[in-house]
Amino acid sequence: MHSWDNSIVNRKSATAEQRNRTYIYLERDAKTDDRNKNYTHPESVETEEGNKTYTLSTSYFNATTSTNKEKDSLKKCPLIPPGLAGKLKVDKTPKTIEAIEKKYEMLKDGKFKPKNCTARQKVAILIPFRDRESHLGIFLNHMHAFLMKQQLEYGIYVVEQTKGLEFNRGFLFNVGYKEALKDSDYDCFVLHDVDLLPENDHNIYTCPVDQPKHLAIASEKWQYKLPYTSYFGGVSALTREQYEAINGFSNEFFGWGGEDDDFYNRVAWAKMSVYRLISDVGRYSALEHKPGAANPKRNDIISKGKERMWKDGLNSLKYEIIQKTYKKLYIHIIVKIV
Ligand code: BGN
Repeated sequence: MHSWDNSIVNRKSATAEQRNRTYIYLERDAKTDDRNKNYTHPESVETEEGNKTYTLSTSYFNATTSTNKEKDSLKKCPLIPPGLAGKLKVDKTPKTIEAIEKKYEMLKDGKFKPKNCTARQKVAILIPFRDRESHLGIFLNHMHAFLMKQQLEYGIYVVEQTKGLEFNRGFLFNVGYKEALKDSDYDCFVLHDVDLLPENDHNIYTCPVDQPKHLAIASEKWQYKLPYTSYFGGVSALTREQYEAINGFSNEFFGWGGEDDDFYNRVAWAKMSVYRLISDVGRYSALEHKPGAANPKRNDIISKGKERMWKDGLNSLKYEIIQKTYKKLYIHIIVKIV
């Protein structure tokens, strides 16, 4: 567990005391970070113990308002999409890609936008992938209906790593991020495991502009509980500004484990905290699979995370695209790590 565990606060339920504690942690951490040497939060107040504390305001994060920039005569889609059902049925039976394609005739090139209104955000769903064909069918079948109902403009990017090196989840997210931005000016990136299916459509796949969001907070995999306080894996969402502010993921985690913890640490080091859904909305069904081989170096890499943050990530990413295909249901990227 990390010393800044408390920086994760479910803002809906946090007490004022918890919130203040959060920012004391972040401020303390910021002091040891060179980038923040001369940083003083504009609203900070000295406490009796000499700590600085402050309450959250959106201006603090200096986030730009994300709007769909398209020059469109259509009205913006409503803030709360009409016709959401809340709890959903999750169909885990395998489906062929052909069957799903028939069901979703309105899709083209792995992308969708609502017909009668302009979506509030353009969202890229990024899926790191290898050898999970049956999961992908189940996922796509569930997700397209889910996302369409939320009136989002979105594209689904399945980023597959070539055979050879151990699976590198963080690297594949970075590639997905870069490649999605070559297609469109996405506002929001949802980082999604292929084996998780949202169970409640009030779980809206957009990005709050003031802080990253953790969505998979109650997964069937963990008996619908958060496995530990600083857990940030499964499904999370960041704006472009937030993803850039932390230099994306580390590219160095090969094999299972740790990349999501390191990513969480980056969020804390960039002095952001994480917004969490309430537990009956952030529920996910999980598909079963054999666990991948754990990365024996993960603890070591995490412990050097802070010094690596600005030399290992989006700014050091090197890859070779073997294939980028715009299929009906998704954009399929095959990538080699170089
Ligand atoms: C943690 C893993 C995460 C993983 C969760 C849930 C590590 C780092 C060593 C402290 N972290 O233990 O990557 O998402 O379990 O499976 O292994």
